[in-house]
Amino acid sequence: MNRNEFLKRMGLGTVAIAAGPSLLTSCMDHGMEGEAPNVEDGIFNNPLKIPQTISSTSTLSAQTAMDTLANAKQTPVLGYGNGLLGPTIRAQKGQNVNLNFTNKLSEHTNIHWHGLVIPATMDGHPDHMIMPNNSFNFQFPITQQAGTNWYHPHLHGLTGKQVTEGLAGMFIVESPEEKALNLPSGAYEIPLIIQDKRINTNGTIQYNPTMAEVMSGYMGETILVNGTNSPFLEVVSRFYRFRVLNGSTARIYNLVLSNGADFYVIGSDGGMLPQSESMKSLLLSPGERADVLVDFSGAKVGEMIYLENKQFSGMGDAQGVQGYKIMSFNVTNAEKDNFALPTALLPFTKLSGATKTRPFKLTMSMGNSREGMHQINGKVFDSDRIDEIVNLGSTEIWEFDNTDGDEAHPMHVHGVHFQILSRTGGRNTILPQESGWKDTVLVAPKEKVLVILKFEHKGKFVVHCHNLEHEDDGMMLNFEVI
Ligand SMILES: [Cu+2]
Repeated sequence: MNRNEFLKRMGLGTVAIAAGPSLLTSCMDHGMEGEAPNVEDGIFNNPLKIPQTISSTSTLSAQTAMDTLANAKQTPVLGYGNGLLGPTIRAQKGQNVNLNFTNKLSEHTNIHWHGLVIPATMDGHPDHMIMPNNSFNFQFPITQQAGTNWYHPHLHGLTGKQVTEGLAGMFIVESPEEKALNLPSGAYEIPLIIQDKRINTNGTIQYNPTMAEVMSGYMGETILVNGTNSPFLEVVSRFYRFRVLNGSTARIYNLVLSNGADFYVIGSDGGMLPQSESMKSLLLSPGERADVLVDFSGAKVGEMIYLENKQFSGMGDAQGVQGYKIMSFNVTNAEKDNFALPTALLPFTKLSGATKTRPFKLTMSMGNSREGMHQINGKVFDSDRIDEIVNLGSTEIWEFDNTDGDEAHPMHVHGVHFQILSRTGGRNTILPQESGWKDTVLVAPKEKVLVILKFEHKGKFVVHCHNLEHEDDGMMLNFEVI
């Protein structure tokens, strides 16, 4: 459904038309579509917080904590530690994860391990709720390759709220093969969790999407990195590795460096790319990750290089409307490293031999209530309904079809990694950073994206839009691998 149809079904079409074009224009520009609040450039005087690292045999609690997000005001937030967000969990390929999780919140929660290919009972399906004051022991083996993953709650109707209030963290998988690449590590390997927030003058986080913002996605005027407002990171003039996560509910970023330097993208959602890709700009939608190297060796001591969002179009009316700075890299020392970009990363096998193509039509439609405007194959999420049945061990092509849509949908599949086969309509191309294993793919308005996947875990999983307002609105289906 397009916007005109939407207005008509809302009962606004006739009123607006009768009232003349100005009301119609006003509704479409301001009322029904939702707008992105203006982001004001900061002064980048807060040191970037680096989340603490814990091992994969550890304990974790979801809890309320005090943190300072803006205006130097302490405010209650949610987190898996002593502030917004949670620790970075590092696990080794081949290891068994054993994380004892306690819900210290006053509402139910759970954890989805986004990007980990693990049994359905451990994956954080919305059915799986952990009640207040209850614990759950997450145990699963890490069988996948090294890569940048993350964790966050996954409750139908509450994911956007809990992620916005602070529940998210990084989960990094390492392997001996990846270590052998000698990539920048330690102080030179930095996670960057980018999130936008709407922050009240008293410093608290606001999350109350209007109907229009459920359509466009809820966007904030403040961009935090690792929970830091207006952050800077002191760097030396050498190569760094940044694990970039778009942890926002809806905002898409088109990342560039202010000095025009390249990002050398070495990994995406599911691990390493077949080869590194040098890119001037990097489009990252909610849920997606980019593992990038940046070479500061040409920078002068004293220079400030900004990570910026560059204006973009084609992702719905509310996205990409302005450029702004996200954080600053302050070059403090000259230092020489002997690092050279590896010519080969990790072995990569192309999936083939799909036995079935499954269509997923992404649409917007008004029912009687505000619940469920966003649909897949004409359906709103129902936890008790199995929408698709897939055979264990089979390889399939899934077709995400947004040809009739006005909004961008980053589509995420649980329990599996996939490769992108084609994108037709819209941008009409597969981007270099999408050439490896993925678990989330941006399907822009007018696009149809085909991905190939092989199912290796039995059980009930979900496929959904990772615009969390769309997801909470019901843009999610169950599939069961049998
Ligand atoms: Cu969506």
